[in-house]
Amino acid sequence: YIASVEAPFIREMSEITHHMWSLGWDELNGGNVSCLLDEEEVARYINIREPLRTIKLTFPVQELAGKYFIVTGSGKYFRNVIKDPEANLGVLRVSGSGESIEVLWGLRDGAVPTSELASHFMSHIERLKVDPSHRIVLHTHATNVIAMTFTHDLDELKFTKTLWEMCTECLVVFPDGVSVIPWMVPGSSDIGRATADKMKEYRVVVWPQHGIFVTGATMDATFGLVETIEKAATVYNLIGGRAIRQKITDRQLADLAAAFRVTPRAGILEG
Ligand code: 2HA
Ligand code: ZN
Repeated sequence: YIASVEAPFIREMSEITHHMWSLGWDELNGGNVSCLLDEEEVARYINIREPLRTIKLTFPVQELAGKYFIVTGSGKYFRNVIKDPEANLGVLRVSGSGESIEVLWGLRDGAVPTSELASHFMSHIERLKVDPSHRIVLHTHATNVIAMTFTHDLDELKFTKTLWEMCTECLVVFPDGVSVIPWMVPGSSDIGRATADKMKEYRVVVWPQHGIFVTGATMDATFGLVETIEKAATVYNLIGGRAIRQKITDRQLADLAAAFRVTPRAGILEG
């Protein structure tokens, strides 16, 4: 095998975690990423015939049986991934029964996958049903999105509309909008289920006073989506409730959607 750390999927995870840490979104052990991989892609760099160990899941995922993932480790710091990918990342295969995972590479020294594995796996299941090109689930503590959940109405249609109004590109980047769940205890199967339920219809789920879950087909698209939402939230916070003298009108948002051939989620624009 070619040295595993040369694998493009390991390099990509190392680069994106480093970048998000440098943005200040992933303090301490905040944030987690998982990416669905092809068997052939994994087998090129990693011995897939001899799992290092098996970990039992508390939530079975039959739908993902036999699928391969690269994930960040529980309690691991994004800041450290690039320095030591093998200790901070893991390549896994879901067992044939969907009741456990086999560690094929990484998660050195007995580490386990992200504490949010339930939200990741359940979200992968739902996104794959509606988007066969789906591959990535990314959770991060995007600072301005968190701040916005303190002052803005948490109704997801209102939240989406405000984001669309903050920067002209937003409606084009996420015409399907963002969803919001109530505050919940992180790391549980319950928050996993609530997040995945939203993923049936949305690519983005905001966790109030915590962060954001974003999904997509590629790292560029997925990261670009969270970057765009965080930018809009930053503008919202910079305005900080001061009187708005001019804004993008609903008519203009509709013109924008028509020009870029996107369909805004129903029930948000007036008229
Ligand atoms: O990895 O971000 O939501 C720690 C977290 C939990
Ligand atoms: Zn978190």
